[in-house]
Amino acid sequence: MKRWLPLLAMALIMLSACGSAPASAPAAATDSPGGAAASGDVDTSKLSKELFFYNWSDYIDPSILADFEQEYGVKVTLDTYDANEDMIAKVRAGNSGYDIVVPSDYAVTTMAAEGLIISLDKSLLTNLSHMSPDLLNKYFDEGNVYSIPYMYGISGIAYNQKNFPDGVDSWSALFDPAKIAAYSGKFSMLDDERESPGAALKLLGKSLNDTEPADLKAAEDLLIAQKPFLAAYNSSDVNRKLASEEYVIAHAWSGQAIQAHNGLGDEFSGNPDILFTMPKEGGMIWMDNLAILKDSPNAYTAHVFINFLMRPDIAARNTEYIGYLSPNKDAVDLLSQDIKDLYAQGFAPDAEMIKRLEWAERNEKTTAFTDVWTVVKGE
Ligand code: SPD
Repeated sequence: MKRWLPLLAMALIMLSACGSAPASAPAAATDSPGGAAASGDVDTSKLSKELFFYNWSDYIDPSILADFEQEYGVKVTLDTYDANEDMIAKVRAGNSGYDIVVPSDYAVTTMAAEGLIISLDKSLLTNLSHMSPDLLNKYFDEGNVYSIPYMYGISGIAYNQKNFPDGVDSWSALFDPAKIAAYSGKFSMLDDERESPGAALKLLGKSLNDTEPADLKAAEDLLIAQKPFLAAYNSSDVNRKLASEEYVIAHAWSGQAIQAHNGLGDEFSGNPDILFTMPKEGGMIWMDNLAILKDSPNAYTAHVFINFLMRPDIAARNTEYIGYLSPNKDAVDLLSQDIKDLYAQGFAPDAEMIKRLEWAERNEKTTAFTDVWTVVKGE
């Protein structure tokens, strides 16, 4: 732990440089107007009876939702998605019924620009003081006007060390036909228009934000050549399929790899042979963020829930369960030695790895990734 903590501190400093309707319809129980029944910083008379949370799959410890209901009497209904673009398409149509969503960095930019999420009331977010200053004020939401960091992580390669006893060090392990023929049908790529084209661009020695037509065409060609060997594009249960050894290797988010290694609560058992690596060519670092929808009927309660998730004990328990990285400095102090050891084994960036990581950006040119992905998926 002592060896790992300075590396994480340095990594944090370097970071700063750089469908269907909700499972149950929202009740009429919207936030009620002011009242006197206050509990701590929370005016309980203003709480709604329900809250509708649209989050990534396998991305919260369910006991935390139970605790919130126990403490505040608010039932949280959770629906899940596996790609920013799916979530945005659903809420863009309006009246999704959801209160809180979890867009990644570049998706916060999109949602704020389109007026899909509201300016947050910081007076209700007293636990912001626990967040790591280096992970606030990022390029996609300066001042955290619209969003609060939830978890961050990296996108790399998860693999079974029994099948790769010498380890894996390059994206070519997922793209080179001479290699992937040996495990055809036993590996997956993330089903994500920024992630998989981004991985192909990194193998080509390019930025994952590169929108030069010739480079995008080369990335598209790599992805199309890979398809016949691929088991699936999979962002949803790659953790389970690695753990069960249906896949021997996969493009994965770091937390999915930890879940494959450790298991996930009562959901599935872990497989200690699953390891994670960031290829030498580099890859993506990202952060997912809590935001409240413009048409949320329960905005006060949504703030209370976000503040609850920032409580260090809650954030630490959540991090232990889902295995991603917490942007909450006081939660990091509470993490177990077990998860810190996994971070140190490559499931989290150290100072050396950080140099190879890039954030995804959103600008007028990055819509080209949607076009690439449409072509690749349609092939
Ligand atoms: N299963 C939860 C995964 C959350 C990953 N979000 C990261 C997206 C980065 N492009």
